[in-house]
Amino acid sequence: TGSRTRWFDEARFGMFIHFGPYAVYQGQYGSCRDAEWIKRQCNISWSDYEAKAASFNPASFDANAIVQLAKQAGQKYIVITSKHHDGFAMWPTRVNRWNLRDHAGFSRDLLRELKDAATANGIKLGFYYSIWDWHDPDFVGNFPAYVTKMKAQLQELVTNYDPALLWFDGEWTETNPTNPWSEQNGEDLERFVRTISPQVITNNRIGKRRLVDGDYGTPEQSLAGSPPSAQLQETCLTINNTWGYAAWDASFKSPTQLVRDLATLTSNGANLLLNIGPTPTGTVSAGQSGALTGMGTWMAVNGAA
Ligand code: JFZ
Repeated sequence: TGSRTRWFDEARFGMFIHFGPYAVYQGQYGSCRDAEWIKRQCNISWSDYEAKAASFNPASFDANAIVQLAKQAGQKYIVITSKHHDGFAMWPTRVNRWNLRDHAGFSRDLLRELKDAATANGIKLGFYYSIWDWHDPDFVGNFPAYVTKMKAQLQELVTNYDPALLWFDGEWTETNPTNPWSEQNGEDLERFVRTISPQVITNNRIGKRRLVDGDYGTPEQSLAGSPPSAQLQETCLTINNTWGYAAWDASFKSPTQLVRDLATLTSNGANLLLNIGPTPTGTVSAGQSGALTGMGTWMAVNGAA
């Protein structure tokens, strides 16, 4: 693999963070349960969701503590949701007001804090960015206009935070049969991204998950990895069963299981991107932090540097 992707190839283990206003529901809406898909899966109206998002106040988000948690677990990079399918931007975007500062009145910039803490600790920071956007009517009504705004947001992210990686999502048609995202859209976006950031690494969901799309493949919740040499790979896994925070989801994998999964994946040539979903105040639940500190303890005792 080329020098641009070398750090990723060697990193093996990263932290995924799913954090957004969906966390405020804590996984429950009436009797309906979901996490980051709760808006759609539980048929929540935009007025309800927007009101909840306005109350989003992650005052206890501690970028340094999260970076330390990642570091001691042996993770070399962090990928946080900058915008999930709900379209809510976690940074103060100028493209719209549907963001943590303008809509929720939260003055801190969590992506800035995470970037600074990561850089200070030798950890790379990347951003998840959903192509599929439930909130912007242009996604369905005027797709070219939507793509222009998407590029403007990506330009902001690259200019302001210089991410090492962009993790695209929402390009598929399985749960979105009318998704207009095409191979051509992917190729155009890849050219755009390469222009604004020569070094950034992208996953294959920037396009249609062909071998030629992006820098690496993303088999989800699968331990298989790929035939060696075909493509760089990264599998994302949850510690419990949900990506976003769900108070009821207490079935945490043990550190032993997670170390085994990491070994299986790395021996199959895939990185592991292991997810945490912070609580609405921004803290990491004991179940998730315990799993990561447990992995760190195992590595310290048994791992090679
Ligand atoms: C997506 C998101 O819908 C989900 O909320 C989460 O962010 C996850 C990491 O990514 O879900 C997917 C994406 C791709 C597949 C399945 C679920 N896939 O390739 O089968």
